Amino acid sequence: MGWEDDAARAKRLHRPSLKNWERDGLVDSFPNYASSILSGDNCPYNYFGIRVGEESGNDDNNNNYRRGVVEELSLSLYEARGLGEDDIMEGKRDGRGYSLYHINLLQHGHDRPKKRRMYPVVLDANQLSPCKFHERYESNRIPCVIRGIPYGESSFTEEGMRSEERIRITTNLDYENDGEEKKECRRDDYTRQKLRRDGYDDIDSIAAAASTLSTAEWPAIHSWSLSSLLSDPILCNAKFKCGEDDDGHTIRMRLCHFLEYLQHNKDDSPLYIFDATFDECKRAKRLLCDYTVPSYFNEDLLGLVGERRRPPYRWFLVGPARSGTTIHIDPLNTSAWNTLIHGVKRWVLFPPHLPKDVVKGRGLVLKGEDDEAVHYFTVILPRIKRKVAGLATNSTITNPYTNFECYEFTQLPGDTVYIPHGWWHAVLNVTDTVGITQNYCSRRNFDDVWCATRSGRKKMACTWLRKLDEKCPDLARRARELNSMDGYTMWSDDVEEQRRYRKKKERRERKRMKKKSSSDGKEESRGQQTSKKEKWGEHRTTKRLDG
Ligand SMILES: O=C(O)CCC(=O)C(=O)O
Repeated sequence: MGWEDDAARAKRLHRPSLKNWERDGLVDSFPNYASSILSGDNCPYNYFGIRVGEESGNDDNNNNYRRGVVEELSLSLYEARGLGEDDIMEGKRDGRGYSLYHINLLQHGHDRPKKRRMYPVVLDANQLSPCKFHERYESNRIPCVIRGIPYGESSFTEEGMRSEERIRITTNLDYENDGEEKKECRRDDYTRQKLRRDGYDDIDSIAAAASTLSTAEWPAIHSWSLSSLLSDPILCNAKFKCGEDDDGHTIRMRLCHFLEYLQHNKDDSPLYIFDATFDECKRAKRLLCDYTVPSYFNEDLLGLVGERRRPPYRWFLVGPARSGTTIHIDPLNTSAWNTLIHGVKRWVLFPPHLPKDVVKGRGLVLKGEDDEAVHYFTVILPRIKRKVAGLATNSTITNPYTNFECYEFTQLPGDTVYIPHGWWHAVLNVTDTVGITQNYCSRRNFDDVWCATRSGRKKMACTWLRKLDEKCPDLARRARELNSMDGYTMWSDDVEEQRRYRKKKERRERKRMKKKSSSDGKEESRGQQTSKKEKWGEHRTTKRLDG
């Protein structure tokens, strides 16, 4: 079977109701959008400020930018590029340009906002210690682009390692010793207070004391180019998930076929390899050796439940231009990092306080219109921004768009995006891309992950708590404290809940058997049974209203 047959089958299963994948002719119109993103006139991080009204043509109106943006934006850009403020004021450009930023800065002058606001930032791995990242950005849920990780992340010398280790040990002991008093803490404040007490205030001096050395670059830099992937005889024959059928069954394609499809397809919103089980496949497993979990994200508390029981948490991504991920929040309140090795991706982020209806553009999507990532970025998002721009900025009446913020930026090869838990995000592959993403729970998001897991994955949460008792007793105590603050009864202690669960399971089983007996012998198999892991997170919508 050739790639065309393979792709046709995958597409048929993935979206059975969709008869014409080329309906909107995006293969012809998309290059205009892509070149506006890729051109030097479009600063990669220019939307790292609140910017509304782009479509209304009144860019020079002060109301389109809110105070505070300038400060963080300027820090981000010149921190990241080593530019001085003077360079920026003169409007010099590096290869990627920063014209919009320049306008912002001029509009607001130099008056610095009193309070440091939490705008996304661009950082350089060579100047960012893990402690600084944890304390300044992760604890405050500030999205970041960290540049340069796969080229050889900075790492601490042994001396530095020991300093870091000391902090960690203190943290553990401290968690263990201060049981009662924490009950009064509000959840949001808890982590911050904790870190302060643990001596994280002194993080800069520790980081400064630790000289840096470069760790090895990721082999992925070379082995994940499209040509290297295509010429790898083993990997090329591995099958990767590129969709799901209507029953949630995984659809897979051989990588060689998918890469042919990637190069030749004309689909508006192409299939996308988004595979969480490559580590279980003999041929694909070696991808694990091609990258290292960045030191900023090496705490992995959900790993305590074991590889087999934990929800899926790492995905290998190969996306043709125009494919992408529609707007969503990551499951179980986990945070994520996403490193791009090849190609260019466009991102939009919305902070957690915004309602789902606003970020999805409910009421702004017309009947029959598609809501895939490519449509979201090119049609729906501009409408959302127009809508916000049209609302009176001085209105005192609150509406769903009150405190609207959105941040758009472009991820380039070598950039790692950190997405704090609860942040809405959508991603569009502007060119063909290859990357890797992992979700995780650390001490910084533990409270929120715990609360989501105890009710979303009741049985797994019991195992997790047992493991936390063994390995991180301070966190086990924290979990119980959260339970008692919220009056939450764990599944293992709730007899009534267990009875309901057994009944539900029996009902499901009966339904499954009935379905099986009615379809036996009639239909060809529609792909493999979805593994438990794959049910964790839904990354793409698959609905389209036309036929
Ligand atoms: O790279 C992408 O397509 C986005 C991945 C993503 O949004 C996620 O893993 O949650």
